[in-house]
Amino acid sequence: MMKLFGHPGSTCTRKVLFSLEETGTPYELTLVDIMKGEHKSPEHIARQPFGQLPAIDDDGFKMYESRAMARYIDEKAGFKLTPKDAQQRAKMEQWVSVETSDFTPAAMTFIYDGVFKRAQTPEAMKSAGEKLEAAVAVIDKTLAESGKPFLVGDQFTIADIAYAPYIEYATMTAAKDIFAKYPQFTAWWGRVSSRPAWQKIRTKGF
Ligand SMILES: N[C@@H](CCC(=O)N[C@@H](CS)C(=O)NCC(=O)O)C(=O)O
Repeated sequence: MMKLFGHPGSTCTRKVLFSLEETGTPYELTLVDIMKGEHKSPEHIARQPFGQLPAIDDDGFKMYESRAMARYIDEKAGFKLTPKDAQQRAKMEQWVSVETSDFTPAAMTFIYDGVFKRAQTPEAMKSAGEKLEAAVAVIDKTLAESGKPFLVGDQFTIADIAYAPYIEYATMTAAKDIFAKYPQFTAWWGRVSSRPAWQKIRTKGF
């Protein structure tokens, strides 16, 4: 049985939980309580050398990095969340890169400020707002042009999963006003967030 070490409220843990639930992979979540600093314990650093969440132990196979874990989980499940076509798969990777490089750093500034109450400077908020809006506008335009339900087309993929934990928390901040300006982005988030797998895990937060 796959053991996941993380916290149900942590964004990176949630990417892995979403992948596990979507693929129907049996798993056991062991709480590493980030609120109590347990992610910095020697026991957890042995699993994740950067002292971060999450990590997995799949019958002795140990790894970390949430996006890499999502790919591993999906491959084991027979590629339910990965397009078979090379070009579609390349697009999935493109959107995961946009999430990692462009979307998430900006969204996290809003999340630190508005959810975790670590006040950010007005300059940081302004810069994050511009970067977030640029990414949201690109996603909105892509969806409008394709007319398809998900980032890579008709198939729900790891690319859609990668954004979900950040959008969920960002909608609890001033970032929601940016999202609201983009109807295709908003409709896509409606489709992603209404998936039973997401509904199951989103309620188990902090
Ligand atoms: N690139 C890593 C990032 C992991 C990460 O930043 N985890 C956060 C929780 S979502 C964490 O443990 N933060 C505490 C810290 O960095 O000390 C991944 O995707 O797994």
